[in-house]
Amino acid sequence: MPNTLVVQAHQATRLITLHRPHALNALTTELLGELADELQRCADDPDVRAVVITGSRKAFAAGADLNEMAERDLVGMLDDPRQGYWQRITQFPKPLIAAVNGYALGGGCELAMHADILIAGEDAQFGQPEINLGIMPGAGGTQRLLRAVGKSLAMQMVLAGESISARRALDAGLVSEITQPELTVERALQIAQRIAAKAPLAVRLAKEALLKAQDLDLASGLRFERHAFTLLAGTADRDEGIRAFQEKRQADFKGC
Ligand code: DAK
Repeated sequence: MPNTLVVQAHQATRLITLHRPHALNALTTELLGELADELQRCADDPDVRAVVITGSRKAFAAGADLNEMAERDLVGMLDDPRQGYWQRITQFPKPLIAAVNGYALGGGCELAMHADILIAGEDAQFGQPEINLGIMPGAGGTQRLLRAVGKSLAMQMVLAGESISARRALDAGLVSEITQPELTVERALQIAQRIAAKAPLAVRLAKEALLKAQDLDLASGLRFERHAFTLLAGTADRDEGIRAFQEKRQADFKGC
């Protein structure tokens, strides 16, 4: 049983809630390890089709745990197990939706940005305040933030340590929707369940192809897309999807 997470099943989706309320869900090594393990379980379980990750109303996560960080020097950082945990979290192959209320700062903002879809409560605040601590983002904050919000705003957030509101995050493209805070998780679960009803192989390959758009040049990305599209042409779910359309019924996808 994890110590720092609460995991709930909602049909073919899982809701993972970060649970260190006394420290605004600050990310300890233990929490990151438990999250990496839980996501691994979700990845291995064919009945889990999508995952929602959330925190509390006050904080999604206020960053890396600074008390733990205070104990790490350069040597400690070099073989920091968190690096491996982040790696595993970022490689989660199924759709991951972040439902963000309150503070998403530092590693908390980086964790939210690992999600494929971000839904934010009106009171959410996104920021990379590491510069105030004499450091800089170390878990993707410079790279993913710039890709998400563009150069000028990313520079302002990282160099001046300024946070942005949910509204600004929506305008900048960091999140796709904002909701009333009490509805954020419900909305994220609704999207997860909608995804969970689609053909799993198509969802997986579509996610992979979309992520390639950030890493590859256009020609390579298009090559990957064509290859993935062709692979799906050989699946039973593709036949089922088209047959269901013709027979005017709901498709029943099996994941093969
Ligand atoms: N770590 C530990 N405890 C924290 C915390 C944190 N990041 N943030 C908040 N807390 C604790 C507070 O100490 C306080 O505990 P008590 O004093 O009650 O025991 C409790 O949570 C409530 O916080 P506040 O009293 O401060 O609440 P306020 O509403 O007044 O302020 C705040 C909320 C979020 C504005 C403030 O707590 C704050 O500024 N927190 C620190 C935010 C921050 O600087 N975050 C960035 C941390 S650096 C890497 C991976 C990740 C990272 C780096 C490398 N690798 C894999 C290489 C990430 C780095 C970071 O995130």
